[in-house]
Amino acid sequence: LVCSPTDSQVSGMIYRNSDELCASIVRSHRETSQYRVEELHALRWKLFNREEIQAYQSKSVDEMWQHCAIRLTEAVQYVVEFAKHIPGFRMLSQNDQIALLKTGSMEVVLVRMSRLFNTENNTVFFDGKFAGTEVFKSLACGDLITAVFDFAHGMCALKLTEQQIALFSALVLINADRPCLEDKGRVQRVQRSVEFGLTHILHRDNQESLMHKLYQRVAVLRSLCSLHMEKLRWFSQRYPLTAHSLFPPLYKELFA
Ligand code: MHQ
Repeated sequence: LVCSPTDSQVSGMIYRNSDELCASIVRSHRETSQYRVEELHALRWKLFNREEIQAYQSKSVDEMWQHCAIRLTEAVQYVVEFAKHIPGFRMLSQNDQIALLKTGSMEVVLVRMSRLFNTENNTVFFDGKFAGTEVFKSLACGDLITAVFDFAHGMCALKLTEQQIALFSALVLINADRPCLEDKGRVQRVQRSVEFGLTHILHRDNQESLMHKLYQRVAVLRSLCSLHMEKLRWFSQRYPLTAHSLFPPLYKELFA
């Protein structure tokens, strides 16, 4: 009787843990985010010129795919680092960590890409400058590029803070409904704590209505990733040698 904590002690306990959880996810996001927002803002008008765009466009399909696969893999490596520092992620089995990264890392890369996006001219920071869709022309998957740019545009419209992006990224990654999980229950517990953390900061920011909009973005992410896989299958069939020997091993391990 004397030992049971009061309601306010319990909620204090939950809130302190949630604050700590949010703080470590935000820290992890900051330390693995590749570029800081202020840095990107300063470079906002550094665009590729006509000759540089021409150079990308005259690359062969397989050359450009290889180039983008390398860039994408670099971005994925930062996401893997981010994941490792989400409280609870390391407690999952190796198998479940890989299963979550296989399905979620590309989605987090796309969420993060919205930070690198300039909505004023529809460009993304790529290879040191801002690039429009025309830069990716030789990939020969215009529909995917358009969909990815549209997604970035939609994410930017939500005007998320870095903390909100961090928590949302963690939530995208820690999803108990992913296929091939050994211990769904444990993933579910980590997912609930991240969900609680996101709810907590949205409440604090007085932006609870964002939760619904964020869940809508998750559905778009799913469709983008299946389009990416579809394009990859198309590419691997046409250029088996490039796909087999010139793609980064991590790219192959996660997506092939
Ligand atoms: C960089 C920023 C950046 C910019 C553009 C060919 C292939 C592997 C897939 C991003 C199909 C195309 C690219 C735009 C595709 C999914 C491309 C289109 C990190 C990498 C990143 C995010 C690129 C990743 C690959 C993207 C999404 O700092």
